[in-house]
Amino acid sequence: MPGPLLRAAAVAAAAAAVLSLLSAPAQAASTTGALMLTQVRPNADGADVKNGRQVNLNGEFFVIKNVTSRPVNVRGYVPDITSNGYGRALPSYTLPAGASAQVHTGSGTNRRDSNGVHHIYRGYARHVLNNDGPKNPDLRLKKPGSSDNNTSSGSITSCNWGRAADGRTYRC
Ligand SMILES: [Ca+2]
Ligand SMILES: [Ca+2]
Repeated sequence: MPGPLLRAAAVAAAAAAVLSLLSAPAQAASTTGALMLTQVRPNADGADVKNGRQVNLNGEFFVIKNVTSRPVNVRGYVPDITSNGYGRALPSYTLPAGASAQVHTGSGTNRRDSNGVHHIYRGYARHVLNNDGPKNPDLRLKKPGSSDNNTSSGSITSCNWGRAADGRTYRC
């Protein structure tokens, strides 16, 4: 059985471990799968609605990165926004090894632009990422076949943003 000094040392070590956890950087993007959420712009630049119409839908997006050393087709991955049911699965698009794509809320042609940035479009007619970020996390990316049920089931990577400023991009 350990003596009081040893026990005190163990308690001190445990306390130090807790402190080091608390002082770690707030959050770093991570994934348990092939794709990682790295950035998000929840609040598109400018007004979301003009004359009763939803505008600049593609100014709202999140960024996924292929963290593997091979191409990955993103088809079927489910972005589950924790506060709503806009969980349409991603379309077929092959993201090269190590590449990132902006996944836009509105419509467009999935492509790689002249700056080498990939763009994937979800085809919604309204903004879907919550500007207020009321949950933690606010967005999960789930394995193909997962449900948009606002739980962690099937999740490989997530993003949390809180209240989002107009047109600002946040790191996940
Ligand atoms: Ca939004
Ligand atoms: Ca959801």
